[in-house]
Amino acid sequence: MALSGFRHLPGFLDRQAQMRLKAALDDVLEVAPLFVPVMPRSGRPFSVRMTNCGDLGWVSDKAGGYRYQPTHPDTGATWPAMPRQLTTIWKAVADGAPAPEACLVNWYAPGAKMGLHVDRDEEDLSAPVVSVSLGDDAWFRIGGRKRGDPTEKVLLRSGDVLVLGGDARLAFHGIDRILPRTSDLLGEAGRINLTLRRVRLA
Ligand code: MD6
Ligand code: FE
Repeated sequence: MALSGFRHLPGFLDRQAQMRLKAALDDVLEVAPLFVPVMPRSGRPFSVRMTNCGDLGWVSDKAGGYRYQPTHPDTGATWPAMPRQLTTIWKAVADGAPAPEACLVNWYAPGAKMGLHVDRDEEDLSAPVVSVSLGDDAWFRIGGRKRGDPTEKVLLRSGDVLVLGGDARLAFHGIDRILPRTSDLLGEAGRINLTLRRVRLA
């Protein structure tokens, strides 16, 4: 991988830690149900369903576009607290960046994917974005700072952590597809990816 600041940490969470995190997420999902984000302008729905925990959550709809807000777009309730396990992971890998304010929960049913994108809705672009994968394997694709730059793919498995910092912070990346039923962690086919972000300048 050409970009410095890209780190793939396979098996960062063992099975027991994955099960604990899954249980914490079940509590999050109970108070903050999955919603279907919609692309700005086109109004096209994402194939991935989402929710958030932490002080801020990432949302998108036709009128307002991509943004962070303290409340759930459907229920209007504030987001549930970020499980402590996630802040512990952040502290271990985020190289001293200020505490994460947002955890975006992405739920992939079989067939869902995420097009190439750059995470740049945050004010603080010096902090890395850290992700944790749970459930089925997925092909993650990462390129460079320009959409046309060459890409390579990385297999993300349950328990893997990714860090996009440094030059990789603004790299294009996405999910080509998930590989249904390659993990039994979730008790159903599908994949969860959690992305932890620092949003505001400290
Ligand atoms: C996913 N991940 O793994 C999509 N973004 O489902 C991301 O979009 C992502 O894994 C920033 C940093 C790490 C990531
Ligand atoms: Fe991303």
